Amino acid sequence: MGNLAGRAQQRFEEIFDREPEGIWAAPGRVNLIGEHTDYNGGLCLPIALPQRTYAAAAPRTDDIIRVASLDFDTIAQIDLAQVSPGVPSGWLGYVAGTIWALREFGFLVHGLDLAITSEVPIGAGLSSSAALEAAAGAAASGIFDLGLLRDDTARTTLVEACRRAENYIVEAPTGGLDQTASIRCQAGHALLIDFAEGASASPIPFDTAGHGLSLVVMDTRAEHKLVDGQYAQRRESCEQAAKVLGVDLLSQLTVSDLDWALARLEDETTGRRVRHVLTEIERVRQCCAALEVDDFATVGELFNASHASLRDDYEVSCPELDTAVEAATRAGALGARMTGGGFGGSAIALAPADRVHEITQSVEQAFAAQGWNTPSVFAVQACGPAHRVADEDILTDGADK
Ligand code: GAF
Repeated sequence: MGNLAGRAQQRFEEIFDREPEGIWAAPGRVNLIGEHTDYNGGLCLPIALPQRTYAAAAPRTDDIIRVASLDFDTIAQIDLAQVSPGVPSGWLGYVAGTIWALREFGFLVHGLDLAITSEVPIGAGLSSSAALEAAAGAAASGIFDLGLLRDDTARTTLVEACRRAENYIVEAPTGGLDQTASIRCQAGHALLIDFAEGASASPIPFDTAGHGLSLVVMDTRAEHKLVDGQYAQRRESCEQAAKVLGVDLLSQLTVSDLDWALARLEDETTGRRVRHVLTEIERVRQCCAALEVDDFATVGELFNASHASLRDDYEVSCPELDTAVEAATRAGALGARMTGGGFGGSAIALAPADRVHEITQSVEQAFAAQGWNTPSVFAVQACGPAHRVADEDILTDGADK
């Protein structure tokens, strides 16, 4: 993997011919359970990944955002005054949009030079976009002394800026799960986020290794996108259903209202969408209760039930995700499910640590049998959130070029 912080620093010096003021890092995420619930005001339970995006940065005296991406080998720039819905397009929108949003929120920010690199795979449903926003926002906060990494309340403001960039500038109608995970998760813990309560969040201990278990990510390499119409359609049908049912958000109902709700919804498909949302919120509650007593068998069953609901009721899975989940379960996982928005991307499996090899083989064989790209299968732990990289952790000697 090399030392990405060191690489970002070296590249910054080569491109901009000066030293960066610091390096900031922000992680990708997997959501353990609670999918497509955030924009319904429901519960989610993500962890932050060890894979991070790194941004080396220094201030400018003008309002230009200039970004060197090591991964795409490009340099792009835009004046903050030009940032608007859809502009700039592509990955620069996440970076410039976040800095623009901080200014919109009333913070005194100017232009920045940034060199960015990432080990969060792009299009894998592991929140590479949120990691990019969070790394850029954390860098701007550090450089302009905004204090947005200081405590959880300040971090919530940074989450909102990243979310505004994604919803308003990138025009992806996402719900806040990914940014909250990247900026507010804690190492060794999952984060129970309640989107009904202004995104209040409580850390829940999540120590797989201590229980002889592994959380395995299966990146199917079937690319997923949030800016195409499917995600927006799901969100819209939930909003329509809420209107018919006389609530602002579906999370104001519970599973005990399900029969009542289904009887009022004429459209069968909309009924299934609502059933997913209400049962999924309940599964998050049950998952937290199971984690509290180290009942990982129940956590696995809840993963399986969540996947079935996303596949059959919410219809956001795809053959690659279903195959990964089935192959992992066959090879001894306690449970498995797609994670993130769906339509491609990654699945996760909770498994005894000594089954990881079999699971990897089983998933790879199932994909080979279909003639699909080889999936990338790896174990992860719950890691810490966006932060400034300590000087002693930036190793430029021997950093990959
Ligand atoms: C994507 C979105 F960005 C999140 O807001 C969330 O809705 C998720 O899909 C589904 O749970 O990651």
